[in-house]
Amino acid sequence: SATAGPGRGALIVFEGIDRCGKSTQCSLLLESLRKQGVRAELWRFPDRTTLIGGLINEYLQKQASLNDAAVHMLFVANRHEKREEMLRLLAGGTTLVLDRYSYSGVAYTAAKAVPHLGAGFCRSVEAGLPAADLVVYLDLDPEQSAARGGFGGERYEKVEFQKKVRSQYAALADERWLRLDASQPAEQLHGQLAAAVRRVVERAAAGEPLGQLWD
Ligand code: NYM
Ligand code: MG
Repeated sequence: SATAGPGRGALIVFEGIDRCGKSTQCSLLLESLRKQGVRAELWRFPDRTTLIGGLINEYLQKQASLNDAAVHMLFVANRHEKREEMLRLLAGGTTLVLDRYSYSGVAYTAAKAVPHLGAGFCRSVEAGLPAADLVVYLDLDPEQSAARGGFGGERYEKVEFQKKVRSQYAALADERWLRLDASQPAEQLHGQLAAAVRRVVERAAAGEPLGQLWD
């Protein structure tokens, strides 16, 4: 099986605008990995269960206000506080499926167009975190995501803002990202990422070193 190598687990990240189907794809992938005998965990960022994550949750639910720089730093800190645990799990052979990661941090804050919080700055503060072996980008027109039963009323869940986030993702994406058309049915989408996932899980198990942001 893919877990039998001398290596490590893979870091697989799902990204995209709100309501593009990330959580569904993450669950489908976790289930299929486990069926194949791959030890895997599903995490999401922000991790709202930590002290820092609690502040982020209050901000997103509009119970607290924070300026854009302060909340950005909280999202970043919420990843850095999980760094050692991520590295430990990966080194021990567990594949991590992440529902959002550093790429969300860059895309959402850069979409605010605050001059001192541009993409370059946002990327710089992610440095040292493990790089994804695979970024699966679920691309969807914000008009379509909004039509999927509407947004949940959290901060950022507005079509105009989501369009800006989508442009930021387009700027951030490189040729290594697996970009998929997220308007397709969930099972069909799931089928389209199986091969790429298998490849990175096998390479990680075979001992390919884990990268660092921003290799
Ligand atoms: N978000 C998420 C950010 O603005 N910066 C980040 O670094 C991360 C990880 O939080 N609208 C935003 C994107 C989402 C919101 O995520 C919460 P979710 O997956 O909708 O619960
Ligand atoms: Mg959301």
